[in-house]
Amino acid sequence: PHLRVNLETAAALVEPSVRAAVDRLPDQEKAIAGYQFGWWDREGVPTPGNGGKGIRPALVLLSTAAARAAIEQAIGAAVSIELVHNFSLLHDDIMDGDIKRRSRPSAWLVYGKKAALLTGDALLVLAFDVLAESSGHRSVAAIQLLTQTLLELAEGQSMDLAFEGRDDVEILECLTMAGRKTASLTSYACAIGPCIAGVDPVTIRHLQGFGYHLGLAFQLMDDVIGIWGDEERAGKPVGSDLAARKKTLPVVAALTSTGSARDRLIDLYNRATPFSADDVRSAALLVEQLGGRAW
Ligand code: GRG
Repeated sequence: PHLRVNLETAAALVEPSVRAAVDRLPDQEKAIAGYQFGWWDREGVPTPGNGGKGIRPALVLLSTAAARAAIEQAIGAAVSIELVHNFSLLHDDIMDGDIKRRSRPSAWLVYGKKAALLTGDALLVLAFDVLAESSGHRSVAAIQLLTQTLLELAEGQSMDLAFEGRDDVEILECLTMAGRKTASLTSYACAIGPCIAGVDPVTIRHLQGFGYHLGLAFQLMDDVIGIWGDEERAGKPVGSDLAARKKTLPVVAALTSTGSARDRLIDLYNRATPFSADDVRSAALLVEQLGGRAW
C-alpha cells in the first residue's frame, strides 16, 4: 500500500522536470534532445507518444517507495537517470551505426554524428547537475554512485564492441558484458533513490541486486526481440544485431554449442558484409536451431 507510483504515474511525474532540464540546453542541443526524447520531429512539430518507456525513472521512484521513503526526494534522481539513459542511446546508436531508434530515424542520421554526440555529452553533464542539485547533503555519495555506474557502462560497451570481432565469446563473458552495459544502470536505478533518502545499506544492497537481475533479464528480452520479434516492438529493424555480429546471449548460446549448424553460422558471419535480408533470416534460423531461443 505504500507504493504510490506505477510505470504510468512515474513517467507523468518525471516528464515535466526532464523537459525543464532539457530547456537549459543551448538551442541546437535542445532541438536534438527533444527529438531523441520523442517530443517533436525534425521540424519542431510535437510528436506525442514517441518517447521511451521510462523504465529507469520508474524504477528510481518505485525502489524509493519500496524502501518506505518519500518519493519526492528521488524525483531529481529519476530525471537524471533518464538524461543519462538518453545520452547512452545517442552515443550507442552512433557506435553501432543503428539507423532507427524508437521506430524513428536515429538522431545522428537526422542531425549528423557530431551534433548527436555533443547532445549526448550535454545530457550527461546535465544529468550530473540535476543529481547534485537534488540530492541535498548526500550529493557526494549520489554522484559517486553514478560515476561508478558509468564506468561500468563504459566497460560493458567496450566489451560489446570487442565481441563483434570474436566468435569464441563464452556465456559468462557475455553475461558480464550485459551486466555492465545494461544491468549496472538498472541496479543504480534501484539504489539511488534510497541512497539519497538515507535508507540503510543492507536494504540498498538488496535493491541493487534486484535491479541488476532485472536489467539482465531486460537485456535478454531486448536481444530476443531483436532477433525474433517484430520491428514495432524492437523499434529498429529486426536482425540488425545479427547483421552487426553482436554477441547477444542467444547468439553466444548458439556459438558455444557444437555441430555443423554452428559452423554454418560462423561461415555466414565471416562471409556476409553487409548482411542481406536473406542472411539475417538464415542467421536467425541457425541461432534458433542451435538452441539460442532457449535463452
Ligand atoms: C558512460 C563513459 C560512458 C560511456 C557510455 C554508449 C555507452 C557507453 C553505453 C551504451 C549502453 C547501452 C545503450 C545499453 C543498451 C541498454 C538498453 C537495453 C536500451 C534500451 O532501453 P529501453 O528499452 O529504451 O528502456 P527506451 O526507448 O524505452 O527508453
